[in-house]
Amino acid sequence: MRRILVTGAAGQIGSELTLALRDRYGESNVLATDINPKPDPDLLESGPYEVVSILDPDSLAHVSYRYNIDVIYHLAAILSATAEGNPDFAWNVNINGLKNVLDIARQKSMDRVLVPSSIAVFGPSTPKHNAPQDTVLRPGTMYGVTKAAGELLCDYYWKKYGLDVRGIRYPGLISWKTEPGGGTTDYAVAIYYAAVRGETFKCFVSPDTTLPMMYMPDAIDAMLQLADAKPDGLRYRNAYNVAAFSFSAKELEESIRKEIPGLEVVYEPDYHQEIADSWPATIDDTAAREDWQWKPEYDIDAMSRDMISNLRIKLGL
Ligand code: NAD
Ligand code: AKB
Repeated sequence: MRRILVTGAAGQIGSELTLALRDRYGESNVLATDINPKPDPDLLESGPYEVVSILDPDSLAHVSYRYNIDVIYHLAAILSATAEGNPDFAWNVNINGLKNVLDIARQKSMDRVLVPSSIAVFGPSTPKHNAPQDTVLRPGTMYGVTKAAGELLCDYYWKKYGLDVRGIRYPGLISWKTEPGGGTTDYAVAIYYAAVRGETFKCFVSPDTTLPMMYMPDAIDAMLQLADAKPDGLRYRNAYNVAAFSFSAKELEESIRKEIPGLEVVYEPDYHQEIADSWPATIDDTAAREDWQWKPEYDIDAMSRDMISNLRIKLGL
């Protein structure tokens, strides 16, 4: 039986991934951790929760031994927009925090560590369309720098110590349960809240800004599929490109308007635009499709319908 620790469990991905893992492996076998003392009640009520910082290696070691952990899903990180505002802080959490996690996994001879990376590892010199699995990685943001370096560190722990590390380069993730935590793709979530509330949405990127995106149920499936994949079939340990769909901000507006015709959007690009412009518009995920049969379920309109109906329930509207 697996004993799993999730870092950053209170965040956008963790709040859903932790529940999916508890469904699969049993509630008491999945320890959620975060620095947030007041996470979503679902997380607190469905299994064990500990306030632990990934910057505190002693506490990480303590809970890993106390709960006899053998698999870590490492989600704690500082995302792109927040990281640009405080690059030193982002470096510390994203690099030193990752190293603390890999070190405890190595010392305790854990079975596996799952680490999300991001399309932010790509930069202006990466091909804009169909960004390949193996390509130029010269990110222009501190978040991207930490994610690219983090991928290399994961590779190193696999080659040097034989630690079974697995990574995914997620695109922007869209979900209704927990609001995103300081990324550039957050506009693609915030627009749904405005639409459902009947508010005018002020979009911080231009209408033609096109980025790879994915709906959260597919993102959770991708992580679970990669975690289950046979180790011998995995050609990449740093991180696999995974894609679902790409759309411009205007195309997202049009998709939502099929459900909420009155939606009004004004475009006021700010500092997020430069970050978005440094990322590719589409990515090639052939390696993930070949190595662990990755295949997304949702298209943009199916996502919009699901987002809107769930948000209406969540917000009581
Ligand atoms: P998030 O910002 O929603 O959540 C991160 C969580 O980490 C927060 O709950 C925060 O409290 C916690 N945290 C911060 N510092 C910590 C520390 N020192 N110790 C312990 N916990 C700490 O982020 P997310 O969107 O859930 O992202 C999870 C991972 O997925 C990150 O590695 C991120 O880079 C990656 N990713 C996310 C997206 C996306 O669109 N959400 C896309 C690509 C990659
Ligand atoms: C962000 O915008 O920072 C994240 C990501 C794409 O990594 N959503």
